[in-house]
Amino acid sequence: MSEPVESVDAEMRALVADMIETMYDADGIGLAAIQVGVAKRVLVMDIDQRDGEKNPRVFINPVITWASEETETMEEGCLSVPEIWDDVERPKAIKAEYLDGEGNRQTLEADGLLAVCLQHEMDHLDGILFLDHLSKLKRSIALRKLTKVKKLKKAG
Ligand code: K1U
Ligand code: ZN
Repeated sequence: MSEPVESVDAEMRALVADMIETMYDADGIGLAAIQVGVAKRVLVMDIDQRDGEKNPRVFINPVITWASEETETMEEGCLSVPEIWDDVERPKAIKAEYLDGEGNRQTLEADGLLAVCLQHEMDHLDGILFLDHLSKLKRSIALRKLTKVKKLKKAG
């Protein structure tokens, strides 16, 4: 479980800059601090980067204040679970509050990929992976595939 950030200081800004670079290097659209070994409630996202321009967003101490009853299913992947993609059902729309990279309080209404990615990254802060949203059967198939992928990577 990641801990809340107490102040958005120089050290936090350096972590955020490092996370943004790591996310782009890994071709990801999001990254939570715990994925780089830091158990703080910080995440970065850029869901627009494939349109060319970089538009990183920073979320510090994010909280979901409302989630729609209506759900949507989207295929998700995870940099911590390489080469596994599966459909995950989540609330279709959410409202969230957070601090931005300058420490200013922000609110956000999101749907589509922005809502999916924010929920996925916020799950990381609570130690939850997208695999935990799958049925027992789908999760065990995914975990078996993950073991194979890891073995192949180790073999080079
Ligand atoms: O949290 C993470 O591991 C990042 C993850 C975010 C995410 C992706 C899709 C749905 C929900 C959340 C990723 O960025 S996975 C990598 C990815 O999206 C991608 C990588 C290469 C090619 C195309 C997509
Ligand atoms: Zn992930």
